[in-house]
Amino acid sequence: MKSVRTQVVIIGAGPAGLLLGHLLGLNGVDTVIVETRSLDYVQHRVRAGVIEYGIANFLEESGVGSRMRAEGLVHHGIEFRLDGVSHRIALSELYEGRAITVYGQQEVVKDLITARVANGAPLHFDATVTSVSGHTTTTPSVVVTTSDGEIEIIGDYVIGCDGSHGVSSASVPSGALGRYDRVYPFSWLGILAEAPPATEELIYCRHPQGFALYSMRSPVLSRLYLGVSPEETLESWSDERIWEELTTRLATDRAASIAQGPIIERGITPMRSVVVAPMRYGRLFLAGDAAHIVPPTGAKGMNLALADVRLLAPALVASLHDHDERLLDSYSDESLRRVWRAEEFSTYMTQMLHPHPSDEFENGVQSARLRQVIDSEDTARALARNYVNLSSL
Ligand code: RFL
Ligand code: PHB
Repeated sequence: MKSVRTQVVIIGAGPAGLLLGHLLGLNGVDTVIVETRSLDYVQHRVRAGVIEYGIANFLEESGVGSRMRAEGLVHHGIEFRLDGVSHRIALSELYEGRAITVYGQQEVVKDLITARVANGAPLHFDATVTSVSGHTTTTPSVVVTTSDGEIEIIGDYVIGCDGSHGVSSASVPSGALGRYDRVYPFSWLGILAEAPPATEELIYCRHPQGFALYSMRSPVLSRLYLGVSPEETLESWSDERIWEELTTRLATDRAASIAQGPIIERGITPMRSVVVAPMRYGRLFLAGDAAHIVPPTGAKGMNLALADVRLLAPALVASLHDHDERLLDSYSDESLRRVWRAEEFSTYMTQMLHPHPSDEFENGVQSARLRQVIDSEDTARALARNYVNLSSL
C-alpha cells in the first residue's frame, strides 16, 4: 500500500475539518484533508444557517469571512410566534448591540474550499477513511479507500472531523470514550424554497399543531422547517401538504400569508443530543459533530464545530512547533464545558417550542417557560446572549 506522511491528518471536509486545515495552514503546519463525499455534494449540502457573533468575527479575522460579510444577512432580532401572536426578541438591544449573521453552511464550506485550493494544500474528495490506527503511538495513521485503491496516511496527529456517522470515534477501543445521548420525540422536516422571505427576521413558532421555523438564505430563498413526529417520511408530505401545514402554523391575524415557491431541497432530520467524552484518545482528537450533536432549535451545531477547531488549532501548533502539550491536554475539558452549555440551551429551546400532542403537563410547562421569555427582560436577555454568542462566552 502506498504511504504518505503529513503532520496532521484531518478526516472530513465539513466546516470543522476545513477551518482546522485553514488555521493550521496559516501557522505553517502541513495537513491532508480526506473527504468521503464529492466536491459537488459537499458544496451543495443544505444545513445550518445561523452564525453567532463571535464565530462570524473569527471567520473574518481568519481571512475567510469576506463573502459572509458581503452577502450574509445581519439579524438584530428574532420572532417568537405563539398561537398566532408575534413577540419580537430584540437580540441586539438585549445584548450589547450584537447580532447574528444568516449565511448558509454550504457557503461557509465553499469559502473554506476556495481558500484551501488557493493555497494548494491537499484536499481529497471521494476518498473514504476506512480505519484509524496507532492512536496511542507517535505515528497515528489512517487507511483511505479511493477509486485508485488504498493509501495509508501517517501523521503526528489524526483529527476526526467526520461528523456524526464518522469512523473516528468508532475506531477507539470500546470503553475508552463515554457516549451520552438523548432522543427527542420529534424530527424536523426542512425545505429550501425559491420564494422571497415574507419576513425580515427568523420566526420560531409554537402552534397547537406543532413547531415551525421560518428562516432564509437570501432575498430569493426561504428555508422553512416543520416539527413532525419521528415516524414521518417524506413520501407522505406532498408540496401542497407542506405549504398548507406551514401556512396554518405560521398564520397570524396581522401578517400576510407566507410566500410560496418551488421546493428545491427537502429532508427529514431526527432531533437528538449526543456528547462523546473525552474528545480525545491518544493522538486522535475529535471536533464538531464527531464529538457532539445538538438539536437544531438553538442553531448551535455549526458554531460549536467551528469553536472546537478555534481551540484545537493553536493547541496543535504549540505541540508541533514548541513541543508544548498543555493546550492539547486541556482541549477536551475546555471544549466540553462549551458543549454542555450548548446542549443545555438547545434542550431548553427545543422543550419550549415543540408542543406534545398528548401531554398537557408538558405543554403547560412549555407555555410558562415562553411567558417568562416574553414577560421578563432578564430571561429574554439570557436567551439573547446564548442565542447570539454562546460559543464565545
Ligand atoms: P459535518 O458537516 O457533518 O462534516 C463531516 C464530514 O466528514 C465526512 N466524513 C468522512 N470523510 C472521510 N472518511 C470518512 N469515513 C468520513 N465520514 C464522514 C462527511 O461526508 C462530512 O463531509 O460535520 P462538522 O464539520 O462537525 O460540522 C457540523 C455541522 O455540519 C452541523 O453541526 C450543523 O449543520 C448543525 N446544524 C446547525 N448548526 C448551526 O450552528 N446553526 C444552524 O442553524 C443549524 N441548523 C443543523 C441545522 C443541522 C441540520 N441537519 C440537517 C442535521 C439544521 C439542520 C436541519
Ligand atoms: C436555518 O436557517 O437553517 C436554521 C435557523 C435556525 C435554527 C436552525 C436552522 O435554529
